[in-house]
Amino acid sequence: MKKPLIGLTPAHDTDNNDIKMRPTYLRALKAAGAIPVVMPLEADEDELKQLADELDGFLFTGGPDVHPFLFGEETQMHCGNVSEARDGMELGLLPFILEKRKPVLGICRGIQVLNIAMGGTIWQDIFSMTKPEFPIAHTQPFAYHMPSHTVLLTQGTLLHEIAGMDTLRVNSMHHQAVKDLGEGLIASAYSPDHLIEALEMPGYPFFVGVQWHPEYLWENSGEAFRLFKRFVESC
Ligand SMILES: [Mn+2]
Repeated sequence: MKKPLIGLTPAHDTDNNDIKMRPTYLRALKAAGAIPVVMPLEADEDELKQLADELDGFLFTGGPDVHPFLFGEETQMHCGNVSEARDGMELGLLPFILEKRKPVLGICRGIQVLNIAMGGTIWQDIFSMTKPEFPIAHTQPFAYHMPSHTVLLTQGTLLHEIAGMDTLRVNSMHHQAVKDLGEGLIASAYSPDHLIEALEMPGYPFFVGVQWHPEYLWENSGEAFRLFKRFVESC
């Protein structure tokens, strides 16, 4: 049987104008039954359209911040580095993916890109902007394969069905988060400090974003592996 080809958006190292890919994304997709394909950042509109046509699914990976102009805001003090090339490629590609109704999974930066592409906004810096009374460590102080906080999954969502439980233990390596949801999206998980940690698009074949990093959890967590598995199956 032919395996689905899943395109991954690479990270852009703007210091050296290099592209990078965390191998555990590739391993997780391979273990779930797909052939991962790293996509280029330098692609014109016709090439993006062809990628959307020919690949079977898309993983928007983690990485640095999205330029605040792209969600209608000024750059705030604690916003991090951005890549115009990556922002442009990812936001240019998504409309073609939606047109073809191909499955898409967003991880960390990926959930934020998916939300911004649908007209949503994000917290540019959680800690300085939300000032919770008992801050949750969204940049965890220990290794990535260990979960650090819980999320409450929303009943009736695809993610709740995939996880098969109400509360999930997740890892956390983000200083930004989804703020206002984009058009057609619902929140499928919240952290204990009320941040949106996952979203999805009801009625779409597979459109899921998670703020945590299942690519560091799938080897030890059935729930994290089932997310990749279900994604690959929809492709
Ligand atoms: Mn978190």
